Amino acid sequence: MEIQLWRSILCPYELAVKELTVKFQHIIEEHRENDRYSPIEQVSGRVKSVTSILEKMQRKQIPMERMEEEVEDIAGVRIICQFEEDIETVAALIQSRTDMTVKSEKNYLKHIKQSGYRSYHLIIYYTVETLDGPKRLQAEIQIRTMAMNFWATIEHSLQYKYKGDMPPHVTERLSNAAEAIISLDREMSLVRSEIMDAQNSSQVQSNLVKDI
Ligand code: 0O2
Repeated sequence: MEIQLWRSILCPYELAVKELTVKFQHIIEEHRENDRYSPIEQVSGRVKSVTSILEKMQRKQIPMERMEEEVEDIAGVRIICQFEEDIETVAALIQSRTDMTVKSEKNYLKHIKQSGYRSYHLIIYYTVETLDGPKRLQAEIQIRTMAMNFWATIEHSLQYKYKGDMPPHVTERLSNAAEAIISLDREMSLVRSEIMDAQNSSQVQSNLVKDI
């Protein structure tokens, strides 16, 4: 396919990624403005490369005319949270929005991948305005903690480096690292509970002072 044709196909996806990133970034800002804790720590996005789209179509035997329906992650947004509990909050927030419709969800927190990968994935329908009118497209939103992201980023670059032929000792180390990440997230959740308890008791004390 010609470069120009790819450009015109991917153009609405570029817009969707930009808009979605701005919207999630704005949620962070709204929380800060209101002195509230934001369940979203960072947001990033990307449009899948043509090479990567073609590779996926070949691997999954997707014909060209089914590409936009079946390659669900042409537009991808990644949301990073501090704590595992925040993931559910963010997923609920997305489900409650009127500008995004959830098509499907994959919970790799409950069903950890063989590799050790953990994340919460949502496929959403989202409409962008183009010169030809509104276009409803799909986007994949990945929600994960900072610790999960650390692991996934390194594992992803190793997958790339070894091109699907990772030596067993590296796979084993990554598997051990994935276990360590689970413990780390659990410990950090306990730290979060401590912070919340401390905040609640200081709130109670200040309310008591007000009452007196
Ligand atoms: P990118 O853009 O480089 O991140 P697929 O897994 O692609 O055959 P499906 O059903 O779309 O098919 O998969 P899934 O698992 O819902 O989502 C795929 C994306 O999740 C991947 O995108 C990764 O970003 C992430 N992911 C899934 N499994 C792993 C894993 O084992 N390790 C890491 N590091 N990331 C994973 P792509 O396609 O890699 O593209």
